[in-house]
Amino acid sequence: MSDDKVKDKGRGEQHLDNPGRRRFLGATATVGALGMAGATGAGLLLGGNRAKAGSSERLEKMDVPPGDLDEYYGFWSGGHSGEVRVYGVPSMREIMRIPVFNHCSASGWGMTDESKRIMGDSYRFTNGDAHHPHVSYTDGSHDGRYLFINDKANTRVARIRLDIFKTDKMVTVPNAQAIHGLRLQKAPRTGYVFANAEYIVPQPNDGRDLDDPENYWTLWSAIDGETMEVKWQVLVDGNLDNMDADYTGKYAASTCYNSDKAVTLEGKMASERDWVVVFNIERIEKAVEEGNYRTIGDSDVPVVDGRKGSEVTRYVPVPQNPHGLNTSTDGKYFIAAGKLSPTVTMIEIDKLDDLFEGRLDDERDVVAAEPELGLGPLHTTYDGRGNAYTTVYIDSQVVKWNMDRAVRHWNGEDVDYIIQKLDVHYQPGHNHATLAESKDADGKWLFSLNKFSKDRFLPVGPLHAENDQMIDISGDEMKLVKDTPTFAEPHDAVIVRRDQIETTQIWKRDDPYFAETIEMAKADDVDVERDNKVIRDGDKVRVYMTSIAPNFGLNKFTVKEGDEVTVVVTNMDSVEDLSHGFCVVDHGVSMEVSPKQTASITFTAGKPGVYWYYCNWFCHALHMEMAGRMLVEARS
Ligand code: K7E
Ligand code: CUA
Repeated sequence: MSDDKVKDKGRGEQHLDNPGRRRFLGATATVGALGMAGATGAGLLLGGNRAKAGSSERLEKMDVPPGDLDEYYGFWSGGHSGEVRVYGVPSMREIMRIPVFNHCSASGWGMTDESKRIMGDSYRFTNGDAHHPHVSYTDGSHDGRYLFINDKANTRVARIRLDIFKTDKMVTVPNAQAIHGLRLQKAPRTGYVFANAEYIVPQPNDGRDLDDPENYWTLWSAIDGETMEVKWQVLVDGNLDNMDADYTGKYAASTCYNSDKAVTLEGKMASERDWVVVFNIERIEKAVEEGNYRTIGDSDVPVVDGRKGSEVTRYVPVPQNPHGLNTSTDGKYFIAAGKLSPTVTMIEIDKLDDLFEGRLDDERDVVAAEPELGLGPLHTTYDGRGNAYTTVYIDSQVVKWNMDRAVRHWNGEDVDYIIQKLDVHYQPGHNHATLAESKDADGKWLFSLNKFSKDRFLPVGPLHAENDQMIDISGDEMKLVKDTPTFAEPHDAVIVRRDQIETTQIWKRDDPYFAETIEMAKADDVDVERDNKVIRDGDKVRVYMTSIAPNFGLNKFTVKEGDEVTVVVTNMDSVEDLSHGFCVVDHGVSMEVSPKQTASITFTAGKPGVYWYYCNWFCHALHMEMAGRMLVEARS
């Protein structure tokens, strides 16, 4: 089918499909964000159409028969559940959950000594809000070393090692509040992890200027992806939202709303223009090198002034309240979604040198085009064939459009750039295509991460699942192939080829993940691979034991009421998939101990009595029998 026919069909569907809902949403959309919220609610009541999945040929393409492996790893953020979920794509089988900012009952994340060391002081928070997962790069391609993700709720950035699929570093970003947009340096290598702080606060935020928003500022931070240290920060105007980096390592850009520093909703929508802030990374590094910075409060991180008029940033005016910003995979454009404007703004990266060197009359001269796509554009993804796909929240659609034609249209040529509008169900946020955050975008599958599922799944009471819809984009026409319910609330995803990730199936004994625990054992003169020992150290007791299915190295140990007990378990089974667990009944103690792993957990011994501990990962025919007793004596 030709592109034009597809386009007509898309438009036809748009009008025929439940006209009541469409008309209502359209009419209220123009009144702005308040209207958006209203339209969403009413849309839910008025809607009711069901798009059926397509032909058997389509189903065959996405079929991964039992025993076969998927072609891609999909990493989904878990939103305010605080975790990361791993799917096989295209089957959309959930393979793993990686606890990050949350605490995990199964693995013991947030309870074990190893996870507490990684989380640092912030382990006391049991929640997080994980939005933007991104896989590290070498030369614009994913290299499968790490996945980085932000925590909006508690201002953190975490790193997940992709050899073991475990969080291994976490940093709380100073001077900032609510890390939202997060992206990685794509070239030559990651490199920097760039993090937007969303909210403006007094600097330093120590009780001064409490109700004086004129003196509130936010920051853009660069974290070293290897050490996870915050290297430097840039003070900016307005609230930073979403960002992306280019494919050369020279520039990054962020949407920035609330240029007038309002603290109310009305105020935040008042100005007609907001910005895309462009950051010149070399100039920022140079400013830091030359000592052209200050520090704020207790933090010693260099803060470079990047407010309007500075040498290290440029503020490109765009229609008000922009949201997503995604670099096209050909490296040509930063594309910022209008949200309250039906347009996206294409910023030509090749013109940014001119912008910084002052060779342009107007900052808007870097705008290559500002195509109109539909109501509520939020995020854009790519197929590597010159087409972009933008979610339009209010219209509940994914819009496929051609970038080159959009530019020609902007320059006065009579060409149509919209290829197809596909209904999704309902109210999409991010969308994401396979490999579409790298120069290897292959245009096979696209996911629309929809905020509302309404009538798409069996009802489960007032709280609904979200709906991540899978769309086949390999042909001329987008085809909806699958609905995937998700629990609160994947904002974003990244999909990489399976050969881009290399995992370790059995822990290496010298893994730094538990090196400190091994050091502690050595200080106690314990070889954790062999010894089963109880060491008393005042009111502290360290219990070392091995686990080999179906036995723990100790079938009992004795402590006193109120002792601080640390149990260290080393799994000496070197069989793939043979994980044990360690759980002490009535003590809130539980952890995973995978093949060749050493894991430890510290707790306070309860009231005098007998407490069983048991293995809680099914490991053996005698798994139920894999247990022992903790004898708690009264203090005399
Ligand atoms: Cu939900 Cu990327 Cu945090 Cu847009 S963001 S939807
Ligand atoms: Cu060991 Cu179950």
